[in-house]
Amino acid sequence: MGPPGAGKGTQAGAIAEHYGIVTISTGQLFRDNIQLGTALGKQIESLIADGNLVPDEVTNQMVFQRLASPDVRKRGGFLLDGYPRTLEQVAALDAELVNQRRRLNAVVALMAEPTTLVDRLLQRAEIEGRADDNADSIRHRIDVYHAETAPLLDVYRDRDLLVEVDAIGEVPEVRRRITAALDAKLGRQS
Ligand code: B4P
Repeated sequence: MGPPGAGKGTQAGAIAEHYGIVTISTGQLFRDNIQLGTALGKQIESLIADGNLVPDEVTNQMVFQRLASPDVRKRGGFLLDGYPRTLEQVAALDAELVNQRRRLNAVVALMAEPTTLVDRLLQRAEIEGRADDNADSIRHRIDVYHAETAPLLDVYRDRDLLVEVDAIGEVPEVRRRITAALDAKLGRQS
């Protein structure tokens, strides 16, 4: 978890590789659908460009399908990148994990003041040209993060799952902090 630009997508792949598990990135799955012009992609394209969240039902369905797919089940573990992002998604995920007889071991929160991350996103706009990396959309995504997603930190803190990591620093340094904090939480050596 983390505000827009905190480094979720940047860190997720390497962290999943470190633990030998699969990454399920909702943002990336949505962008793939938009690029491929699928029905889902057409439905969500303008929502994402404007910095709005995709409706919970659509998002949950997509994640649960992926969670149940044979390659994910075979790997035994998974890392959810950018999901859940609303209290409704938390409740739906809880129910689905019970269904699939799985559980969360930890929730990593990349901590940074959202407004300090605007420069990272504007920089990415120059490199990748993502439709949602413009000043208006970034501002809106930050507001949505505060309203919808930040409250989830307390939920997972109360469950003693939260691992908070300072997201300000070089990418490799933040990665080391994440694996060190996770290893400590999961009780295994780096
Ligand atoms: P995401 O793909 O999750 O987009 P994001 O919040 O911008 O994070 P991302 O992972 O891409 O970027 P990162 O911080 O790694 O979501 C996109 C959209 O999809 C959402 O706005 C929403 O519409 C929809 N969506 C996704 N999940 C959803 C859900 N569960 N429910 C409903 N809707 C959902 O990187 C940002 C930039 O910072 C990069 O350029 C990177 O290189 C740079 N960077 C990262 N770490 C850095 C560091 N340590 N130092 C310097 N630069 C760094």
